[in-house]
Amino acid sequence: GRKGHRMTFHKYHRMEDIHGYLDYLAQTYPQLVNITDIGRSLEGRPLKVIQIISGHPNAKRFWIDGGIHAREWITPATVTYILSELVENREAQDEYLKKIDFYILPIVNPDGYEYTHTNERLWRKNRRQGTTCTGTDLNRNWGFHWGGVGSSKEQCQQIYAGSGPFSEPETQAVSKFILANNAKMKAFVTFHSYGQYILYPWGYSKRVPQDYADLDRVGRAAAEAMRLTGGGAYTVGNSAQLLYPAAGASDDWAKGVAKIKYAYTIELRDKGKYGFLLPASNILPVGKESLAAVKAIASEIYKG
Ligand code: ING
Ligand code: ZN
Repeated sequence: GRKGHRMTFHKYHRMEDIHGYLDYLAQTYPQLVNITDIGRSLEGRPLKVIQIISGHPNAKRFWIDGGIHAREWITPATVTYILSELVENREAQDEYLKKIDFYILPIVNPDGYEYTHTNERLWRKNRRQGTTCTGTDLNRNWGFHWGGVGSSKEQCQQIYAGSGPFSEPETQAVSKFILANNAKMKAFVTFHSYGQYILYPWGYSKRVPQDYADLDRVGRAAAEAMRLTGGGAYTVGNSAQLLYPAAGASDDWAKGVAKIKYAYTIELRDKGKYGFLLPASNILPVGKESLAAVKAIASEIYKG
């Protein structure tokens, strides 16, 4: 098309449109944007990380991902909105935001995401073929307290943790990439839906990290920033206490292994009326409130 891409924020897009938009940004803003294919999904789809490079020496790094769970369609849309604002509306952003390097993966689970468009709207896991059932829960597959409480060894469960830690190419590629780039990585935000929560570790037990007061304070600042956009009310707290225990989730690994201080899982809208079937008219307001959360966390790591 005339714009060089098909992305909008008025409907949910297929993977090809989202990836096409990333390629468009890399072509249009070569000084600012880099695309890295960090690996491939089980079915061979690319895992595309877009890097927004500040050009500042010793810039702090911020990881953002969406779409680890296939049916949570608002999350790739939100992450794509955030990166569009960081790139295409850069003049409007505060100076500190331009001094941070962002690493953004809009779709961690592209096989599952496409499957929800073509076959089964409420599919959650990846598409690993098992002997009895299909799919590993990519948010139980990370190598920190893998296989513990809130995950399952049974293939047919929605919370099946896989045959071993990092048994899946998607979690393996992301974890390797983060460990190779985590020297100055200070924030990790993974988007899920739904429920309107800002969650911090641990998920594997109801214990909290020794610096949880920092995570709690910055989480509350993010929730307040979200509210000020006219957005939804988000509840902040430890994931195992506020929701349920879940071992093998990515934020626990980010905190416990990659040692990224501000590791969060943000559960986007809504609180259950539409759930995973959130109407596309929410993409812009949820995008705006989520960008506000990212800015609140970014301003903290910039100062720190
Ligand atoms: N929720 C998350 C899940 O993976 C979660 C909640 C995340 C719990 C991290 C503990 C740790 O179950 C959704 N909606 O997937
Ligand atoms: Zn999820």
